[in-house]
Amino acid sequence: MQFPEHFVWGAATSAYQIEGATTAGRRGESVWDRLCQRAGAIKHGHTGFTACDHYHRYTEDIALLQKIGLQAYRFSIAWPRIFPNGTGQVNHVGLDFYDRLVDCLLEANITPYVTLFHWDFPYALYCKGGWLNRDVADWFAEYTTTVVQHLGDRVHHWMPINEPQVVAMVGHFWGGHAPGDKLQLNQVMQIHHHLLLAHGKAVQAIRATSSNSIVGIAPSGSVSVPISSHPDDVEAARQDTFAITERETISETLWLDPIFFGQYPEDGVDVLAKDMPQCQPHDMDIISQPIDFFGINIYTGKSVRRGDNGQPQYIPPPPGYPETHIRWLVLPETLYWGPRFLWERYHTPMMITENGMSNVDWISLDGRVHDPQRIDYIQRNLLSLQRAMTDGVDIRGYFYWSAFDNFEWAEGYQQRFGLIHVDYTSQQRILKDSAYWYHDVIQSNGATLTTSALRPDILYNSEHISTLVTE
Ligand code: GCO
Repeated sequence: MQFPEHFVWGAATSAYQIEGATTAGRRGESVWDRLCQRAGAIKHGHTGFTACDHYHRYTEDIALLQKIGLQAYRFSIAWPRIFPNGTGQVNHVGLDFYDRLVDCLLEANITPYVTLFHWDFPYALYCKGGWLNRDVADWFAEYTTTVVQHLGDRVHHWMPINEPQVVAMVGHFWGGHAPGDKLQLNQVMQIHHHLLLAHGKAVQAIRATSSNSIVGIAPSGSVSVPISSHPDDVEAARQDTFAITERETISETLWLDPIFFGQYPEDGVDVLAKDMPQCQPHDMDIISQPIDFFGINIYTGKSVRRGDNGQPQYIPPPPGYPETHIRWLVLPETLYWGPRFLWERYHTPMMITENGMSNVDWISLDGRVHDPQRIDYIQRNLLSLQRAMTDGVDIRGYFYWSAFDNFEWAEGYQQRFGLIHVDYTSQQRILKDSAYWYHDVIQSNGATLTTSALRPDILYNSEHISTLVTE
């Protein structure tokens, strides 16, 4: 099967992970700038202060994206560049940067997909209560309106918030991400609700400001895949993907049911009980604004089967099972089952807004960066995705994470996810083998995936795993 004619081939980044130049152009401080200065918060004491220096090198960088043949590029806007204090006075130097970036992309024939918030929250607003303060939804709407007024004549694809789950849980409960707080669960749930409210108000602001915009969302997906194709195992995997059994706010349904159905899922309400957030009467109307596409970030997952008690049972991988450098399982079936389960539940056209792997890449003696594992990872994942499309799931595009090696949050620079290798000392860029390979995939609209020497039986086969586990 070919990929659909208008399938979008892209790659993604985020502002804080690549831009650097954190004090240039009157940018305000973000919570990540602060966390990077906290001893022990980031591995090896790395910071995002220089990152890929993309702020100064964006023309060179876009030329590289063009060389890969990307049709679309997903990037984020740094809120503190536009509003150094979070609200109020607009910083035109910041807007100008994104103006030039967007123009440069359009000249290169690359469609911009813009995320408005990918975690670099203005520190000034954190000092006013941050995501705990209900006003944050209006602050975010003000920022959104300003950006869309400015770029909406050229940018049509918008995603207000990236992975709100991670902001709530990792940023405010476990404390591993900025702002690095460890709040009570009821406070985190209130943050959860404010993130949803901010999403809804941003969707309203985009619609009110630009008539031809296409609006989506990019949550992270936690997908469970069935260990076999037996209907009981499939049902167990669906249940495990969606059911809320633990007191946390990661589960997709806690975020997506409010957006698509206008209510929190009942099992979530039961489990979270007294920690459920306070809602005002019309909040769900704001949150459930219709969106045009549903982006999802999927990297890995876990395997389950229907246990003897009828409940999903986790099946650990066999010893030596493939993992990426960051120790995430290579589980390409997630790109089949994740989209399929989500499609069956929400019936909204989907895009894979992130999928990728970190690898131990380095520059070889021949001056090139050979990353066969990444090629294999993408290939397996795309074939799974293709299978989902064959089975009727409406998937409109795929964004590899990431275009460039970059600042991997609390992991620092040791994890390389890019198609483009970055030497952080010299700032030299090198296209990895995977970038050339991806170029051919894009050029052929996916046809090279199936014409290459792939045999179906070398794909990771869950039935095979199940044999290994039970042996
Ligand atoms: C996201 C992700 C990215 C990460 C990537 C690899 O939420 O979009 O966290 O920013 O770099 O997922 O971990």
